[in-house]
Amino acid sequence: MANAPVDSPVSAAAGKIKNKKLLDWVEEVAAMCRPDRVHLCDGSDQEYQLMIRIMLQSGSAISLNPERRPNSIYVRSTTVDVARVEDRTFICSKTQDEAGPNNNWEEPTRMRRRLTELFTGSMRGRTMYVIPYCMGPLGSPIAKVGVEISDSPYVVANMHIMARVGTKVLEQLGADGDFVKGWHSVGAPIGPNEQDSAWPCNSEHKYICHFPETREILSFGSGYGGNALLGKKCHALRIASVQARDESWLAEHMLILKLTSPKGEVKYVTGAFPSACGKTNLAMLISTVPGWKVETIGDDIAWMKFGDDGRLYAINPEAGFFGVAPGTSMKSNPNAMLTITKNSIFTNCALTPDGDVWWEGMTDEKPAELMDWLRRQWTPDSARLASHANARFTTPAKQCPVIAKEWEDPKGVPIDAILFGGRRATVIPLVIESFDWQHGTFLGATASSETTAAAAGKVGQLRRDPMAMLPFCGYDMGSYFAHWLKIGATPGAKMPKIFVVNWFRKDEKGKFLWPGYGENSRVLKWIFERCNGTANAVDTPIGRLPRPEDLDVGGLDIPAANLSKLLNVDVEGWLGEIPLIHQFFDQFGERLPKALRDEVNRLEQRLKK
Ligand code: SAT
Ligand code: MN
Repeated sequence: MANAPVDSPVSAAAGKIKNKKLLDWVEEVAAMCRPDRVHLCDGSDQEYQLMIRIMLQSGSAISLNPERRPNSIYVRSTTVDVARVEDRTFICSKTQDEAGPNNNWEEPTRMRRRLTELFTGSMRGRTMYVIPYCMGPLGSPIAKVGVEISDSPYVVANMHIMARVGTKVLEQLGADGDFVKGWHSVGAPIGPNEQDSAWPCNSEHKYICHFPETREILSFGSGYGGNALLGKKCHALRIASVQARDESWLAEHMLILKLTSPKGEVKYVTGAFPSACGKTNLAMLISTVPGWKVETIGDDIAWMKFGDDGRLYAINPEAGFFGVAPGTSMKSNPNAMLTITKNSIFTNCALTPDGDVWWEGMTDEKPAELMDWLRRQWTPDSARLASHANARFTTPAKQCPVIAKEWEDPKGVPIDAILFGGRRATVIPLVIESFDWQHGTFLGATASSETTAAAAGKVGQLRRDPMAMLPFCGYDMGSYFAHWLKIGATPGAKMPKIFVVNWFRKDEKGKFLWPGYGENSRVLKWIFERCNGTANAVDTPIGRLPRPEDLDVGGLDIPAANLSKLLNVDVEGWLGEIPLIHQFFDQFGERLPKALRDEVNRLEQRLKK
């Protein structure tokens, strides 16, 4: 700390930092943002409790009834800060081509200038927290270290749950270890004699910026979720996808589950689904097929690297779940409900008179009265939702009753199958097995889904969301597809099988054809047996499909007509997709791998045969 005066806010924290790059950076950020205090996070429980106390005192949080929900808090944001802001998210690579048509781009020097203006003095009146975190189990060869600097105690508390944080990470970083820099400010300095607001953020300016070349994230103006918990989407997906490209591995928006057969045989499955499409539910599913068991490794992100045996090994870089609350119930996901019984943070849910949380879909019967997420009295007659559609729980993964014993294995788990899914009311059948890796990459690259409340914007609109990575790929998606193909062509690689699933198919009247939730185990069972070569499938123009008799629907009350619709190839519908796929691919120009164009043409030929 050559330049900081001994009594500067930074000096005490600086004394504990041995890493030169970190030391210089902490000094730089403090000099720019001008916080009143600097706090180096140690990751202890006392520190977590301190964050909670600070939030309780400032009115940011309310303690939930300790008899109903021990050590848990309730937080409400404001209407301008409720979800990821994709139109304010930027990839500032050197050239616009590198960011690709899938990202907002700004020239890095210009964006830095803009951000420097915004960050200057942005932490006045606040504490600047330095949060060393590790994405992945400490010591794992797949894990990566980052440091988030934030002026939000809410972010610190959430990061405690979502990642491994504190002194042990600093130790792992050592004197010259490298890390991803994450600058975060809510952008709401507190002037002298001014009171802090309950949810500080900047209603005018929001920027979620990524500098892939320097492995940096600068996030300004929002305190919510993926905008502010920088280890998650910003680091573990946008920056990591670039690192993965450079280092020949995969950083994906995927759950990881462990599937055990009645004979005790195990397969590991990852699944890419867009935000709020049921990844958490699938990862914690309770099988309705007797003897089959699902256990959880992760519910949102998978980092996969080749092991010496040529298989892809996956770790969950996170330590907690940041799950969508509405719709979660003892019926839809009892394991999530049991995970969140304690030590959890609830954001934008509704509050019950006895100091517990509630959200739409939690119970069949709505409570007689509530305080809604905007602090208004609410009764079932109120013509509005009590919780926000993107209300969330933050909860430690280790509390999940079905967390797999190997969920923190530093070497990861070997993946047998990769699923791509989304919300599609029409065309896409219940399940498709790809012919091979290239065809599977094509199916992932052309996946589409109806939009959800996880991002600001219209809900229910169909958009292409390749590999569920559209908002999370830190570089041009044409090159990302090429990277997938390259990974699959690695000499000696034993690649997982690739499948498409769609739980959301509807009939003409808009009713779901498939019951979903625990019944999805029937599809998982077929996938497991396809990996073993013991289940039947038929080749169709779109891929390999089970016939109705190939799926175990024993004990399931489903009309035969539904099942045949779910497993039918809608030739007209698929032919209708062909020009749309070409159109979608056109935007990637030269960077689109030719193999994917070949796949569209082959699909068309097969459909027209
Ligand atoms: O990005 S968030 O972590 O806020 C939630 C999501 O989109 O999955
Ligand atoms: Mn997600």
